[in-house]
Amino acid sequence: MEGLVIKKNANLFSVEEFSTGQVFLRHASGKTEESGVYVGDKVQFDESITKVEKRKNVLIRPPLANLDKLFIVISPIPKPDLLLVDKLIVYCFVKGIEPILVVNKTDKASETFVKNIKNIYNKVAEVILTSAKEGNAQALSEKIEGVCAFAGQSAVGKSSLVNCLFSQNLAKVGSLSSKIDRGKQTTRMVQLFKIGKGYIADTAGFSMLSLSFVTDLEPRELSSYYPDFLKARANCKYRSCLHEGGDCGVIKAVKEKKINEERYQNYLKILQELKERKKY
Ligand SMILES: Nc1nc2c(ncn2[C@@H]2O[C@H](COP(=O)(O)OP(=O)(O)OP(=O)(O)O)[C@@H](O)[C@H]2O)c(=O)[nH]1
Ligand SMILES: [Mg+2]
Ligand SMILES: [Zn+2]
Repeated sequence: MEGLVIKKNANLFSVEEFSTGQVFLRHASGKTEESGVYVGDKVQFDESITKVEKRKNVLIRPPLANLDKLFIVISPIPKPDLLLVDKLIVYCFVKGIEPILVVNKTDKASETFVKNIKNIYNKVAEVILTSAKEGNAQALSEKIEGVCAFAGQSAVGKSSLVNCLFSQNLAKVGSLSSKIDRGKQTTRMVQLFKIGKGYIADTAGFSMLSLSFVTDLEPRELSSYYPDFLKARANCKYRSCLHEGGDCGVIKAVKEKKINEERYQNYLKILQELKERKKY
């Protein structure tokens, strides 16, 4: 039989069989035990899991395989951490995941706030609007396809959106300042919940994302994951330009306001992180 691993609990995996949707509890065995089985894996199984199909991507923290879409949630309060957003977007493009920017708490967001976010990201990722408080997650549920997960800083409303999508209390909604809650959530197991055409994983681990995952990313490759820099890059004097100075098309475009200043400043910060990592 063939199926999708939707849950891992200690050594036991829940495998949803493709044709019937029936869920089986299975252990890994032999080779698959050695190489590891992740939630999101497509597997062959009988009495145990016998084969893991080739993965499109695999994330270590949170442990998840074959992620198709990442919903990066921001809100007016807490103020968006756009450096985190930009890191997550780079991460998605490196891993072959579609990033979708979700502006939640639209009940609290000004028109200017929404417009600004749309302006910054219009060439980069789709931007959709939700309000978990008002029960408005329509735009989000329409986007769910394949294996999807939420990411974003604490208290933007990720769990609330998951609750909203299922209209039941599957995820624990915490308060803005509840640190203990956050600690608990990071250790929680990963599980996929079926919804519409796909699955959702509520994975708090993403909020702590550092670029340590993409150690294989060379500093000079970074800007190739910036679709909004693409046109301007053609005007750099050197093909190996890191866009830090000199005769640089990206810097020119920033001055001409064709590239968003904050996107560029955060690009430099991520570039610095990648360079420093290379030293070790
Ligand atoms: N006004 C308003 N408040 C919201 C909305 N969505 C969530 N909240 C509130 O924001 C707070 C944080 O929501 P959570 O869903 O726990 O946030 P989270 O992103 O899961 O946070 P962590 O689990 O810590 O990463 C709660 O008090 C929610 O009630 C919304 O659309 N509008
Ligand atoms: Mg949460
Ligand atoms: Zn340049």
